[in-house]
Amino acid sequence: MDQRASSFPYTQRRLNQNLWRSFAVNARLLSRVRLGLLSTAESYRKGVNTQGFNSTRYELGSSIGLNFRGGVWMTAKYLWNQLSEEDLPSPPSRTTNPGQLTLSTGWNHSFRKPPLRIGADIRYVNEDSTYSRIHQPFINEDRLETHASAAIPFSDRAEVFADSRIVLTKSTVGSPDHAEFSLLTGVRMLLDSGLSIPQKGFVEGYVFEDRNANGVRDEGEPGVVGQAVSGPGGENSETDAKGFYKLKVREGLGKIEAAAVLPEGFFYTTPTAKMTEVLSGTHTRLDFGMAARFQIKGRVFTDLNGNGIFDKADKPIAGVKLVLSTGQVALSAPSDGLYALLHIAPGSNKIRVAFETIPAGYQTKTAVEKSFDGAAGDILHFDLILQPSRQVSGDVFEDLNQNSRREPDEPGIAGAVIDLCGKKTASGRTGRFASSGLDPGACEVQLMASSLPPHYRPIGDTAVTLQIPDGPYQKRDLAFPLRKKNGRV
Ligand SMILES: [Ca+2]
Ligand SMILES: [Ca+2]
Ligand SMILES: [Ca+2]
Repeated sequence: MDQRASSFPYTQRRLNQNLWRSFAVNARLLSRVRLGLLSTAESYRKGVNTQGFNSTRYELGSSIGLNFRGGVWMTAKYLWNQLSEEDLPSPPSRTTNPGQLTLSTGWNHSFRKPPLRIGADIRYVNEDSTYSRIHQPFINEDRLETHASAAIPFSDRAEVFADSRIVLTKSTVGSPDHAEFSLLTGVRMLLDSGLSIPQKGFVEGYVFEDRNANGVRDEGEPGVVGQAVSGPGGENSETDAKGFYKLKVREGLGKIEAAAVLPEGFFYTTPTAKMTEVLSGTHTRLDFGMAARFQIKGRVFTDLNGNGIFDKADKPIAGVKLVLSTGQVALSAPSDGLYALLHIAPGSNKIRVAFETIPAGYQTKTAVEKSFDGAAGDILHFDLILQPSRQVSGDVFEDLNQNSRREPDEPGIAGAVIDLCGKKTASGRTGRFASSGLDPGACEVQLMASSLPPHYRPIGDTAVTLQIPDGPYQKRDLAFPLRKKNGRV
């Protein structure tokens, strides 16, 4: 039971101002220090023609809180009051200066699954001995309190809670000591006005030459001077001679960006922009790495018009793989046969064609590998020209059974001359003839009857027209059957 309740009417005016500052600490055990400055001015005016008295109260207080890793916290708070009481029926004093010291320590923990917050603390409150007046916030008791609480949030703004409290009191004015136990339970709603004064923190770090291109600043990797880094509110910093920059930005989540344009021949080995959480008063480290670039570009194509360069008449070839000795690979593109190997570390290297990826029916017409020594910013060109293989072969033979096809026992006729697309070739010992490297288009093949040995004459046509395509072509079964003139006529 609260025996200090008043029943006479009065007017109360109160002005309250609390200032808090919180500092993140990067120590092994300690994570945060909180400082508070508390002040209150309060006046009580009794009603006209009623009992009671007027009074004025000023309160000043300060508080320090420490948060340790693992949810343990400690606070110390001291409140000092000046209470002036007027129109008192009986003095002993018109002005008193009660004070109150509170020492607390506790532990909090939040569980994600199931969502649950629990906490326990122990608090010692020491009040200066003073007189029990109506208009002062102290209750003239030294107290030892233990609190335990649990809360289950069921939305962003509401939770079910149970708070228990045991208080042991010792009066400072001679009243009997007593103990209290309370249990409070219910639903708590949280309303946030969204009003706050944003604090600032620092983002700092280096723009550096990432010589091994691993995205991390390793020992011996120098800073890059004069590189711009900007913050979410348009803050700007340029790196100094050591490559160091520092931005003062508002607390919260913000985007920190390095300049989009790099010196010629360099690329970024880290993201150029990063969403970064900045805490008030803290220093957040963010580095941007850049590395020298070397690149190889080229095209894989068939040089249909044979001029050694790619032009309209030529056909790009997709899916041919090019491999660097460092293991980096590129494939020629379907649309234009182009490939590019970017971000190659400068130094000696070798590019080669993966033969197994060359489409069937093609031969390489240019070098299939190249060694090089790349410097930052260089671009090496390496084209692969492929030649479709176009071959025609056939037989000149004595067609014993006259079916116009050559059977294994039918003898070949050597030395017969065949005009194959304007190139003359002769049948070999077995009667086989062949020609390769043919150009696309119509191709006349003609057996020169005058070149045949005496006593043989051709059966059927001695001339055939073939259509040679752009791509690979292979015809193996051209047949020029002959028979002996002195055989059956
Ligand atoms: Ca590195
Ligand atoms: Ca060409
Ligand atoms: Ca035959």
